Amino acid sequence: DLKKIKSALISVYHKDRLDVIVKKLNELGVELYSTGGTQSFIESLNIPVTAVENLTGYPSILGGRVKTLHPKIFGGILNRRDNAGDQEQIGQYEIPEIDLVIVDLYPFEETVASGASEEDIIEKIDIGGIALIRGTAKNFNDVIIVSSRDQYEDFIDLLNTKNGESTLEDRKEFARKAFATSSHYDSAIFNYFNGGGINDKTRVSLNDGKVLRYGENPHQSATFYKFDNADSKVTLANAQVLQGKELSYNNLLDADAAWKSASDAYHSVNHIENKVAVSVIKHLNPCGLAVTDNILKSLDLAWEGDPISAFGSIICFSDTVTAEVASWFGKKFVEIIIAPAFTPEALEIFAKKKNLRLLVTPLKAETTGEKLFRSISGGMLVQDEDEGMDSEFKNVTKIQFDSNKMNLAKFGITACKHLKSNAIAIVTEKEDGSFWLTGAGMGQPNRLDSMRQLTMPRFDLKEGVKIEESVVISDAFFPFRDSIEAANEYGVKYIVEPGGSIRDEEVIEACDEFGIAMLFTGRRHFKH
Ligand code: 93A
Repeated sequence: DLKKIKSALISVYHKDRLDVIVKKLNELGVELYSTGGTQSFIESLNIPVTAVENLTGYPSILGGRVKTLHPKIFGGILNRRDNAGDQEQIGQYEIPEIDLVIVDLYPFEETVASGASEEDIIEKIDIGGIALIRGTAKNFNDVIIVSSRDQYEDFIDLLNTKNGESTLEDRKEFARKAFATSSHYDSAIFNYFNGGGINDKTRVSLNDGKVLRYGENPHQSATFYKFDNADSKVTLANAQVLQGKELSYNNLLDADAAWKSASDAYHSVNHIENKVAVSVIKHLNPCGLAVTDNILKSLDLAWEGDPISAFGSIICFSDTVTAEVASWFGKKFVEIIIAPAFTPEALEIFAKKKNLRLLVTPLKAETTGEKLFRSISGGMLVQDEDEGMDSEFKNVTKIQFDSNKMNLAKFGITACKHLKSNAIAIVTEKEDGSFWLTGAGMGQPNRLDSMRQLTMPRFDLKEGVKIEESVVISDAFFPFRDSIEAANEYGVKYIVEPGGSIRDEEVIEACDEFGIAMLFTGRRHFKH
């Protein structure tokens, strides 16, 4: 299936870096055809080129709107080399064979982004270029398409390694990229007509899917798609994998949860200097979370929050992982470690744990405006990310909520926000000002059971933790006073919840009865 490139049609908007390709093609003896501006560029390199007008016998008309849209061009691209009928017609109508097409489309998105007038924007809807891309990609059996200047390097590699020849596989791969280019381009135009801005539909525009070993379970197949517009952003999907086994479906979910909770915990706390946040995730839930002024201290507290669950966890650091941190892990088994950086010494230590994945990514910003997607049978749900810190706090009980506990409460809200509903978190401040998640209830179908989980053996009272000094957070309102009663039995004195139940009065009364201080935030943080 090796095919030699003998002729090429080149029509590109951006001419930069085209020179390398054109010179190489010229060296290989490839005959070049080209449109106006591209032709002048090639001529300026002293390389022979034929104008498409000479090929078609037709001028470029309507101010360039119609320049390559001609049967001689499309016949040259679309004819099947092994089809006798096609070949007969090629001869009959004197259609030249074209083996390679290089296009770089009118910059539609850039023109929209520049705030240009509608007239200018419409003129930047490429018609001929898109047709060339689709036509050539369709006939990948015989012809090869380079559909964007972003593919020049790959194509130069091909030219250099295969000396102007290509395999069917090469051509099909470029065709695949071509349809990615054309569908992305048309989506951008659709979005413009749809109101201009980036809407949910642009965000669903997907990159090359990566087939995963399997989904949540081995009998489920799965693919990982990146959003088209995610490439230039700080996202978990862009994290660099430094070592370890390939990331699985569950790994990606857990890594995302670890990264988001550590980032949020980091952003929630302003009073700690040189703060370092560490999250320990199991099955999407933070079982450990801490912010202190020292990375090892944060790691210790995050791990000690729930040491039984921490086995096989996914851990995210907000700061550079050092050799000291790497050694701390010793024989402990964790699946993934995520951090903004690792020192070379840390990497050396981790290198011995062959299966451990190390991911490098900066922290998530406090707000990103990202969308979240989930599917149901036959449909897809889109919502905004639950972002930003709660800022309104209302004291609703007779006992005033200690103002010194406000920072702790904010940290606790971020911890609670990342737990599966119904979520209850209990957070504690250590004498040195460190914050940590000392217990949690999650995923229960009623709030009372989540509250009761705080007393589970795995949260056995830790050294230095006083329940009466800790703050309990609920991700949604308490529908009854029963959870307050359970909290009271445990010795809780501070509770934060959104409020909003028809029985708020009953709940507040219970707090007053037990001498508990309660804050309403007015903002729910369900995570279903
Ligand atoms: O206006 S068009 O849609 N009509 C066409 O027939 C056509 N053919 C190629 N634009 C067309 N092109 C585009 O012209 C290419 O996609 C490329 O972006 C550009 C190159 O023009 P020039 O070589 O004159 O600079």
